Amino acid sequence: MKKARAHFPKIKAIAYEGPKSTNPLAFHHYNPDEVIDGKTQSAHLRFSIAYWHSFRGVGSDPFGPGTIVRPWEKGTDAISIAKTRLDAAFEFFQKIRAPFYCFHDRDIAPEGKSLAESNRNLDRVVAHAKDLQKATGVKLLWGTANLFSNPRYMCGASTNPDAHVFAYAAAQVKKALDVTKALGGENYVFWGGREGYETLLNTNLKREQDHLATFLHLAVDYAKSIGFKGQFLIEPKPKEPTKHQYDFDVASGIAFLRTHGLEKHFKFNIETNHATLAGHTFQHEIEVAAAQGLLGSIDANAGDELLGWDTDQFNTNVKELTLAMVSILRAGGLGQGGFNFDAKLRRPSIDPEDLVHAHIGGMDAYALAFKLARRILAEGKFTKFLQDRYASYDAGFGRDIEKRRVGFRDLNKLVLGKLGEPKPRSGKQEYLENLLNSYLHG
Ligand code: XLS
Ligand code: NI
Ligand code: NI
Repeated sequence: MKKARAHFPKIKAIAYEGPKSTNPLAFHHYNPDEVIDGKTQSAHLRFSIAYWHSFRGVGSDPFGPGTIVRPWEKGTDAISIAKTRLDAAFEFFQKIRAPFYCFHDRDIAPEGKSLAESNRNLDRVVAHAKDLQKATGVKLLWGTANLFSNPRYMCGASTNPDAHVFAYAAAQVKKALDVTKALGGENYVFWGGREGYETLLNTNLKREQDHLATFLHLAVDYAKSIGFKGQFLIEPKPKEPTKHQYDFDVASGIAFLRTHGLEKHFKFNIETNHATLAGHTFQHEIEVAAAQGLLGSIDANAGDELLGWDTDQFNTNVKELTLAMVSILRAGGLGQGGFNFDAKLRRPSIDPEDLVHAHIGGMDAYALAFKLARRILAEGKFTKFLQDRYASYDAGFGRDIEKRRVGFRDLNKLVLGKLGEPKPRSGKQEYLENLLNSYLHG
């Protein structure tokens, strides 16, 4: 890719130099080619770059315009700019050693004056993306449609009170599924940014939720009709931009999927910052999804403890990620999902090199967490602790409870008879916290 090399001239392909290296432009924990259990680290971690942040984000916020100017963003023809931007992006994907990327339809190609024109734009840019994928081996982790930026979606897409907007959104997602399939996308994501409400004064909540379910059923039907084999994912978020989103968190997402008979077709794409906005930890959301076999993929980022919105920062919190990784590995991994860096640079981080530092930090933190979690699970101390803590359910009347072989009368008889008063046992939280720290700082 001779031409592409021009966009990040100062950056060489990032190499693994080990934890002792002081080179900030090297990996210290992420060693993509290292084989662990018959698979490379790169294949275990399936890192992905989020096109919208890393190649469309300019650092704008509600108080001011963008600050980030990229040298490749020049020219007057929107399609050729979009193609050059893709060249820059694929050069970056290769240099940062990311095997995947993700996009919204409107990230990669400009929206036209009509849906037909938008579709034509998309086709032209997607053809280029296909060539770049082929030339570099970088693959599409997931595609999605932007159903939240255009003013037509101000009151929602599939939950819009106007059926015309529902129809438009359906047509847009139809095309997004076509291009995701054409590019070999392994998943397709629904994030309902405006599928919620600002006030119940103007909202028929039940009808809107039913419409959302209908929309998802139509997507499943269409995907089947074109032979799209990717996994559908729902990405819960409690709020922002709407005051209240219908897929608030994983638990309400599960209830929604089950209520509407969608649970066989969807899994969850869990985003760290969305988890914390919903008042949960990242690990909590992973455990809730995994408990139902619905863990699909991860949007890897972090919020700010002091700010109440989706700040989408790169996550360098090894403790949080180690806990998350323990839960993910215990659940058997992410399958065809991956870790997508749905994270953006801070507004003053304006150098192309900052994009590199940001992803090195995120990848290294995840790779380190992956290794620590593997050690924690291999040594089995936490696993053993949990087994012991619930051991009373492994035999006797405990087992009968789990098997639903006893009723209140039987248990009443037992307690009044030989069982008597239970003997309290310590939960040992502080011991366990120290044990965790011994891995993090050992
Ligand atoms: C926004 C979401 C969005 C989705 C894709 O908060 O995280 O970026 O991941 O539409
Ligand atoms: Ni996201
Ligand atoms: Ni988000």
